[in-house]
Amino acid sequence: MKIAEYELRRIHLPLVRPFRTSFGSQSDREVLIVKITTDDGVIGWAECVAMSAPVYSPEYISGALETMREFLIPAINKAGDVEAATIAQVLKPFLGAQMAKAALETAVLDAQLKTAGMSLANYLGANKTKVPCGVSVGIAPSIEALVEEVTSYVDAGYKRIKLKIEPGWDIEPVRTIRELFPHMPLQVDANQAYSRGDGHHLQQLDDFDLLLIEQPLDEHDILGHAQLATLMSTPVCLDESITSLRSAEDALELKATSVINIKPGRVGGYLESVKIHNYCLERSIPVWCGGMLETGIGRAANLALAALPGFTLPGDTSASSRFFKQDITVPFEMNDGYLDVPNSPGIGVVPDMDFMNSITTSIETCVGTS
Ligand code: SMG
Ligand code: MG
Repeated sequence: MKIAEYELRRIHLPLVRPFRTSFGSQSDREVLIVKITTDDGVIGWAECVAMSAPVYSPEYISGALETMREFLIPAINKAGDVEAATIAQVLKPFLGAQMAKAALETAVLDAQLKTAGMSLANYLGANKTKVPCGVSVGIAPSIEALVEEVTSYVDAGYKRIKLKIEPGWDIEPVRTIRELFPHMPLQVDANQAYSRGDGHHLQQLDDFDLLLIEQPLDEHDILGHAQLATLMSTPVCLDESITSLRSAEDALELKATSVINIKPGRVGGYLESVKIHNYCLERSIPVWCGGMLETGIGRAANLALAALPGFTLPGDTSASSRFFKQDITVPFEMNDGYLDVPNSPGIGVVPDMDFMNSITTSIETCVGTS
């Protein structure tokens, strides 16, 4: 296909409650939405999961936008006739920028699959029509507030709880939630907040029958994670460290991780995500789908991925209402702890243009090949 036009749009959505992690608190989500129009007039949508600031990963919205405008889009235009499966190769000369690359590839994929009349779930190899929902719970202002928030998610039917932790907010909050919900699948995520010397402290978490501890150390500290994994009985799971199939293979081989959080934006797209999934499935390594506070556009595509057979743990695939009062698509609503996997062609959802226009802060268009 040929792309006639690209639209890069920044939108601003308030969160229903502040979301605090070890790298800061946010009360709204700025999102970069990518729209492509093919020369046949077919539209493809995608969400770039970069955040406003480079605090979760080195990518951030303004940088991703500039990378797309200055490098990635001109390269796709130069290639001329493209399909989703060729985009990664076309963009390979430009280092990093996984989130920007993923968004462009996904927009092409959406348009391509709409043309073919196939859902993303089918294309990726899904074997489920609904997926169990987990929820990620931020660092709370107090234990009481945490208990109240977690209880509301348990009552809503969530099947797995993930607690954000950091030094000073770890053993006691986890103990409290474990005592209150002895049978609830529970895991923790530190977003790199600890250092190698914290191994014995973190060992205390072994008492709470956790599914896993996610990214306790620096994203580049593969050796530190491998050492920690020998100290703890709780499985270590890498998030930020995994930016490609190659890095997943290395981390597994080095025993720095025994579970993988697959986030399509972080690894450069859904096609790379499927490669990681396939590699892990062959070796019986459990994987789960991470989240980046996506709107319905990104959430829809994540659900398609989470429906693949190797996604044996519930992901951060929560309902739209977990983060947003109003989503930009028809909201994803949980049914008995599950979300339905979209089955219409492409990612299966489109934005509500009136609402999206009302929260848009800037729009930039780039011409394609005509
Ligand atoms: O989308 O449910 C979601 C958010 C899940 O905790 C979540 N994501 O490190 O896994 C992670 C974080 C990254 C974003 S934190 C602002
Ligand atoms: Mg994480």
